[in-house]
Amino acid sequence: MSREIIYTTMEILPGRTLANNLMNIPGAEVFEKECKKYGFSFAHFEDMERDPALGNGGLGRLAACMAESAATKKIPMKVSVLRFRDGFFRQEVEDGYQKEMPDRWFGPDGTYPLEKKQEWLKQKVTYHDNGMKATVTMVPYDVPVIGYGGYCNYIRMWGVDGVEAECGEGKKAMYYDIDSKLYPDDSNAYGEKLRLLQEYALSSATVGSVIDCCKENGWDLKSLPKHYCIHINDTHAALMIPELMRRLMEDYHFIEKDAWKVVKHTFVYTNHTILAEALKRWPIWLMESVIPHVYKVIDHMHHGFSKMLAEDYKGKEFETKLKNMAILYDGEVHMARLAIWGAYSVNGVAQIHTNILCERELRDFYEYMPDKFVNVTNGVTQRKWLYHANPELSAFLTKYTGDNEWIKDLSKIKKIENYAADPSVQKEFLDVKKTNKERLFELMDAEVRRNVDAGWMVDTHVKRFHEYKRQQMNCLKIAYLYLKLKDNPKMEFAPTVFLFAGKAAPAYKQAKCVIKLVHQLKDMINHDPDVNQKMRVEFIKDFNVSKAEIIYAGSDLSEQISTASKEASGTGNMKFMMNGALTIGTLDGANVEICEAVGSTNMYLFGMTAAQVMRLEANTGKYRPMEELNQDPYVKKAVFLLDRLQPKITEEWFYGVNTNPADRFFVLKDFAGYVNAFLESNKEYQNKALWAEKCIRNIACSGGFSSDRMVDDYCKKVWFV
Ligand code: 26V
Repeated sequence: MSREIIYTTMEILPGRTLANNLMNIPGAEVFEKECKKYGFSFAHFEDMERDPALGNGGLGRLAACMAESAATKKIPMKVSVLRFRDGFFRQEVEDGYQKEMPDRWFGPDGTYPLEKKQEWLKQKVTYHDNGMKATVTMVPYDVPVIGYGGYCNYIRMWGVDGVEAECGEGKKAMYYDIDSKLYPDDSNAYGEKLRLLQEYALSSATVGSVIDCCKENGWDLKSLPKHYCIHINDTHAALMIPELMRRLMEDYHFIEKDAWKVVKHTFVYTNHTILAEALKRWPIWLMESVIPHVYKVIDHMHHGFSKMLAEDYKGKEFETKLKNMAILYDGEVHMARLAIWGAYSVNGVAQIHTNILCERELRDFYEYMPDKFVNVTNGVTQRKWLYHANPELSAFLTKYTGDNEWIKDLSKIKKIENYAADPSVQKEFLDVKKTNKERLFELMDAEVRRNVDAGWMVDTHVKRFHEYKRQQMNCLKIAYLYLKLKDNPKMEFAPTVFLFAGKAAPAYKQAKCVIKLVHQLKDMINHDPDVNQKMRVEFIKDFNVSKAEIIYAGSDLSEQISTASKEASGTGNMKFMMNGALTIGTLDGANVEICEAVGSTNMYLFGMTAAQVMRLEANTGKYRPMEELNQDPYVKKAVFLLDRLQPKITEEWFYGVNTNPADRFFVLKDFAGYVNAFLESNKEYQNKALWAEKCIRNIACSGGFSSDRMVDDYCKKVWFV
């Protein structure tokens, strides 16, 4: 079946697109030549482009990789998003504290140079406010995403074009804020409501445009699923399900059975997290007051589903099923449940994540409808993350695999493994890494840059700051090594730069403490002459796609150290692997599959398994973090050092924050294993040949982590195209 995929997502992180688009078009060299003729370098044009930060992290970047790989495979796709006037935020650091600044990404004329307004596709979105109606007109702007070979997909960004409202001007302003920024602060009532308005604007405009396109083409709406598959990327756009149902019945007079049939063949849902706090629920009263016409449909769907459950389960068991599965429960609308019920396919983003969904988080759903659940492991596009990000390594790969086939078929990269043990090839690889490291150093503080060289190990931890990602455990490791090196100046140790980058959610206090802690360590260590010729700490502010490209290429060690079971997949892990960095990590997310691909001897694995973590979590009170301090006096000293610098973090380890158990991400439990794994990597790093060999093997085995493979899997298992 050939149908277009409408990939609907709150986040998108395309990075700068001009160069990628050009790179993928046959004959792009002409452009480069012309630039030269007029005295411009291509890089000059590239640098003029802003890097749109319309996402948090992996979720948004995945959407961009998806669109590019789909275009490369000539799978028609539109990525449907909101056209936020401000990006997530621009990260500044003041005295070690994160400061959030508005991230204005449009040009001075309020537009993005690569977008094209599509007036003809305007959509009207209806809201209510205390019985008063408001209609918001949304208009799409299309940004091309060109695949390798020239096929073009689009990012379709919906912006507010006008508001008609019965309420006063003051209230009207809120509707103009719909496209103001991603994830407005929802700790206040305004922000929370605004987020709901945003979710509905995205959902309603997307569904409306799909209906209009069917009409435009003269297609019967009953055949909508023959022409479109609408992909719900995380739950933010799950309202598309009741919205399509509503439109078909209210505007096109479908009977319920027929509308439901269309819905059930149209939607698919991808889950990207098991963290309870990220599984979105809306208060019923809020939804009922803002979008009563949609809530009515949800309520109806809920009753239909509950009735079915009542037929299949009785008594106590029925009660449990309702508690775990009902769309409406305890005064809340459960968005993931709505998505699971309305979609014909549900998937996780790495095998271990899908397993946890099926066996634990969504177990009742899985038992009830096992055929709906599939796994599609994430991937990243090698054209952005290797070909564009790392030209030197690309040339090396083309030379040794014999051609540039790997650009469109990453499995071809396997051929490089034949050279992994060849000393001259190893040397060539290390030269490439040296060049990339020097480029990375350019992003660092002048003071750091002056004191390190390409011989130093670059140990990199870049991603969103979140407790489960355990940047605080890395800080503890740095403190531990600092104290040890101070006491044992003769200790064998390859000089290392400990590099961090990433943003913390503006309201996430603990995560912001960790950013401050990194800066405190940086201050202390970089100025301590006892150690600063052996270790340096660096934080690169305002992590974005463009900086990421340089960082992955120039790193030696990739920190993927989440508490097992918490990271759905991770995609940074794949980008590092392709760029010839070795992973230090837990068996979590896609690390498990990376390990299967390259073998555990080519990584530095440590820590509890997901099963062990889940068992310990179930045994509340069984884990006593304090006891972990007694194994090694330096652990105790390092913890005391951090306690002096950021007591909020050590408090979490010993007492827990709010009602959470102490050290709920098992930092102290996994710490000894982590330090040992790091010391092992640091020792092996000194054996240049061995290190290069492992890096080359990692690159060779990264073929399965291309988003081209991911798109193939979605075609076969989910979209059926
Ligand atoms: C949920 C919420 C709920 C409250 C409002 C703000 C907000 C923002 C995001 C989310 C969902 C986050 C899910 C997410 O980003 N998951 C990441 O998805 C990546 C791509 O699949 C995956 O590699 C990462 O492991 C996973 O954490």
